[in-house]
Amino acid sequence: MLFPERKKFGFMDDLIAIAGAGGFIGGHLVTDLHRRGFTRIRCADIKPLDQWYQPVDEADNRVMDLSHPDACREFLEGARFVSNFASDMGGMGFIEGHRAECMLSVLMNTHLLKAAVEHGVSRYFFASSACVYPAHRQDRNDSLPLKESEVYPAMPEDGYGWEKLFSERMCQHFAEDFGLETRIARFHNIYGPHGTWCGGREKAPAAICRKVIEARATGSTEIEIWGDGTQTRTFTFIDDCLKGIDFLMNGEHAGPVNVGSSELVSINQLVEIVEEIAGIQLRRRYKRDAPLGVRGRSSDNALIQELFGWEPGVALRDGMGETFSWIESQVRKSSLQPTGKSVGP
Ligand code: GKE
Repeated sequence: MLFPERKKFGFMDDLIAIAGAGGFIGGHLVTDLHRRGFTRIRCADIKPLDQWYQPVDEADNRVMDLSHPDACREFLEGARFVSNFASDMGGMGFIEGHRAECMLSVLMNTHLLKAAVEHGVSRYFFASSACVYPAHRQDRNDSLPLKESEVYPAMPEDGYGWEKLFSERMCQHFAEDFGLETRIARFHNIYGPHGTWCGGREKAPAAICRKVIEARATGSTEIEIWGDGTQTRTFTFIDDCLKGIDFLMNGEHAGPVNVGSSELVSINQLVEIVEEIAGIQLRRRYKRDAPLGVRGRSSDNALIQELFGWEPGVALRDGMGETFSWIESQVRKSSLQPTGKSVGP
């Protein structure tokens, strides 16, 4: 249970501050906390409230630009726990073409860490990413699963990956120098309902769902896939992501920990799963000059197993079933929009 009712984390009415609460993981976390009876949740996001993915009315929702130190100071006033999901990010279609913007996320994490120390925050969670791992360990479809210790010598994903790795180190040095308890998860392509599914920031699971739904609706017989479809990934369902955060926030391990499924699939296999869910078969049109990221990436879960006796386990077919249904509902809703164009998130 996240920020649990256990003694060491105080009580249900401790103030929990969620940065990036208007987004995918942040929105699920706030919803989960509220559902379980936490009464003091403060949320911040730069997006206008009507663009938040899962706003919870009972929370203290603030539209703020956390790249400013004063905003972070104000946001963390009285907070006991902080989780930082605030990041300008997306799938490969976004991060490959917005490297400087992705790196500017470092301002938010830096000012949040400083404000957390000033306000005596008890525990600080940082959402890192599998994009911190070096390219040379991910240059084959059958690259070995990535261990936390293999991040050095560093050569992360350009822009976004470097920011995540730098911010990880910032968290660890704030722990060493200022005694701030920090916890770090390296997320491996988190997917699920209430995520970004159109507009260019979507990751492969949502993108494939949308493309299959649109092909079925228009009677198209083919689907465009970036690359040659043999590139591999492990995709991690949002429920496993929340569980991983929970274990980390309640555990004593301060270093980065993979939170990722170990179910390796190729993008072609991902497409097959979605076709089976949709009850349709499509011809593949491969777009080889599209943003591809690494050839192969998967999560080595020895450390999370050793620490908590647990690893992400929601089967891809099950998670994709829930994701597909939710995106189908969004496509239906957006097709009812006067403009008829797909709307986010
Ligand atoms: N987004 C997208 N859309 N990807 C597609 C598509 C499509 O229509 N068709 C095929 N792909 C391929 C991409 O070319 C890539 O090889 C693979 O699916 C996964 O793309 P992705 O989900 O956009 O992102 P990546 O896993 O490569 O990288 C993401 O990793 C996360 C952490 O695991 C990053 O973009 C971040 O979202 C994050 O760091």
